[in-house]
Order: sequence, then C-alpha cells, then structure tokens
Amino acid sequence: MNEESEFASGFVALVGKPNVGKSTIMNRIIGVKLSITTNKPQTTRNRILGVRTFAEKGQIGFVDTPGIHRAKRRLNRTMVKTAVDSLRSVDLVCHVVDTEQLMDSRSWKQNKELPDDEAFVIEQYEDDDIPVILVLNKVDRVSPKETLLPVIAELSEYDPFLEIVPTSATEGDNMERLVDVILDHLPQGPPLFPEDMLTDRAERFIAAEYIREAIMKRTHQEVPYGVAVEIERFAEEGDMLKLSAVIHVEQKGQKGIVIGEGGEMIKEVGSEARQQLEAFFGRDVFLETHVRVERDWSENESTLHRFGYGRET
Ligand SMILES: Nc1nc2c(ncn2[C@@H]2O[C@H](COP(=O)(O)OP(=O)(O)OP(=O)(O)O)[C@@H](O)[C@H]2O)c(=O)[nH]1
Ligand SMILES: [Mg+2]
Repeated sequence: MNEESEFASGFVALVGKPNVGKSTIMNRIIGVKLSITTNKPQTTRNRILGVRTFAEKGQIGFVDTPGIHRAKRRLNRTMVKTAVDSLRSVDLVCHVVDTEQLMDSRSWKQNKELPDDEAFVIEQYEDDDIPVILVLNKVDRVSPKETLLPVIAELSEYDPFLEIVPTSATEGDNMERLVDVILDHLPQGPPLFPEDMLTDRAERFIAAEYIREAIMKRTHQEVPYGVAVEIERFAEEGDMLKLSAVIHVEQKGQKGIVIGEGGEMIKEVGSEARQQLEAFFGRDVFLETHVRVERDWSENESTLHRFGYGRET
C-alpha cells in the first residue's frame, strides 16, 4: 500500500432526533463553534458542513443536519427533508442518540427495543446501504456507569450498527475514539478539501446563526421557532466588521417579547452575539439589530426560501 492510499477521507452525516447533541459533537471535533446549540429541540435548520483534517490520517467532512422528527409545520417538514436529503451523498452515518433518554424510554425498559422516534430515524437511512455508527451521547448523565454495558451489548445485536461509541460531547469524553472509528470506516483517498478549510458556509450565515442562538436561548414556547435572522449588511471597515441584522418574527406579540421591556432582551442578545462573533472572526464587531414582523413566514414557501431553508447554499 502506498502512502497516499492510507489517507481516509469522506463525508459523515450526523443524524438523529432533535436535541441529542449532533451539533455539539461536530463543534467539539472541529474545535470551533460552527453550528449553534441550545437546550431546545429543532435548533439546527440547515445542513452545515464542518471539515477537520487529521495530519497523515485523514479528513472528515461532517454534515450536521436538523433533527429528524415527525414534522407538521412547513418549516419543520423542510428541515427534516434537508436532513434526509443529506444522507444521499455521504459515506458514513453517525446516528446520535441521547443515551439517558433511550434508557429511560418505556420500550427500552420493557422490551429492550428502540423507541418509535429512533426507529423513525433508522427508517430514513436503512435502504441506502450506508455504513452506520451508533453514537451513544450524553453518557455523563448515565449513572452508575456500569448500567451502560448491557445497553451496548444489546444494541450490538442491532443490524444497522457497525460500531457503537459512547460519548459525552459536552465533557469531551471519547471524542478521539469516535474520530478513529469514523476514519476506520471512511474510504481511502486524498483529501477532498484544502487542509485549512473549515466549512462551505458563508460568514453571513454564521453571523445570522449566532444571533438566532442568542434569541433561542432566551425565549420560550413558540417564540424561538418563529425567529429567522437575515444579515442585511456585512461590511469590513478598517479592522472592524460592521453588521446589520434583521430579526424576523411571525407576529406582533413576538416582536415585543424579542425586544423585551425597555429593550432589555434585544440589548442582551446583541451583546452576547457580538462577543461570540468577535471570538469567531477574531476582530471587533459592530452589530445593529432590527426586529420585523414577517407574518407566518414559517408556513410560506417563498419566505422559507428567502431565509435559506430547504435551499442549500
Ligand atoms: N449532558 C450532556 N448534554 C449534552 C451533551 N451533548 C450535547 N448536550 C446538550 O444537549 C443540548 C442539545 O445539543 P445540540 O448539539 O444542540 O443537539 P442537536 O442534536 O444538534 O439538536 P437539533 O439541532 O435541535 O437537532 C444542548 O443543551 C447541549 O449542551 C452531552 O454529551 N452531555
Ligand atoms: Mg443541531
């Protein structure tokens, strides 16, 4: 075998139910906050590529995807379609599971079976003939640790799973092992991207997402799901980045909530997003925000497209 053929490279989809830790895993491994994460389900709405090159070993093109669920609203159906379509062009699937939630589910406790919502995720890729690694995430929440062993043993009997890797993305546990297992199952071949490439997403996208994260973290019920952010202006002025963002909400009442009493909420959002953007871009950021009502945008195909959903860039 010559040296070049020992290098592994390919695309790995991170798929699973909402809120299991897919984006946290990608960010951990690539070492940058590329994909936003919150404690609310349905945070990720797009396919997001994150590339990491491991010298001499290989290059992984992670494809972070929206959580797969039985969606009703148009935005959610679009998100699930984005996730499912992403599976068509990858070399490997990492099916990510919230281990604590799985072990607490009735079907697991009673029959050692995966719950319906996990089976629904499997249905999306099982006909595609792609190798699958099961990632048992959030194991920091499982105690005592020994209770995990019979779960792993049981799941090794499951057909689609080639390997099972327990992880804690927030603690950073077993991430190297996950990388090694992924590299073991990727095709051999030269890198697909330049070594220093991080993503194919534009800086505007990252900026809009950081702002959306700051809002999602602070809002509740339907408000976080009614927010879309557009960057109207992204300009370099001297050493500074000057950004102007429009925060779209679905109804007037949501506008009041996002602005907050005396503008308190929008001030906090702007300040947190600005700090995070400064860390990402490595320079000073001036951020201006406006909140606008775009009635029922999440049910309307043309506004969905305008905000970048269901149309991959
Ligand atoms: N305790 C614990 N929490 C975790 C772990 N990984 C992720 N989380 C938390 O789980 C929540 C969801 O994480 P995300 O990475 O946004 O999950 P996701 O699967 O990308 O979710 P969607 O984008 O909504 O599909 C966040 O609050 C994370 O901090 C873990 O290993 N342990
Ligand atoms: Mg996510």
